[in-house]
Amino acid sequence: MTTRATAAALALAALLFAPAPIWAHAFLDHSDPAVGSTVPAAPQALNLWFTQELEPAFSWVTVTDKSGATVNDGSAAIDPNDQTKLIVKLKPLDPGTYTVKWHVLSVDTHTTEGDFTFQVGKG
Ligand SMILES: [Cu+2]
Repeated sequence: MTTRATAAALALAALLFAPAPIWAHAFLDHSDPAVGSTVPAAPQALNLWFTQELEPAFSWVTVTDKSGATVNDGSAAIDPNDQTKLIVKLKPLDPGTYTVKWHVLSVDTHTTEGDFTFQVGKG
């Protein structure tokens, strides 16, 4: 096989055997505070935007401080005006690093999960 024919065969194989497209699931698109960011003042809520609409009953978010204590104030709720957005209220946060864990069920019945941190800066 020539190099070009091999490349074409590999490209075709990649198309045929590619896994289900990742855009078929709800992944985290962005958040506020942003993933990995440092915010100067403690936010009162964490907002998470996903790539697909979510099923509220099976979607949750926890925020913990460095000691592992939960700092979200109640459960995450879906924005009634935006089914792709989860909002969770936060207790008053001291400066430090916080870990966000999310687990969501999208309307296509697939679950996805992930985690990230953000930091509340010292004044
Ligand atoms: Cu999916």
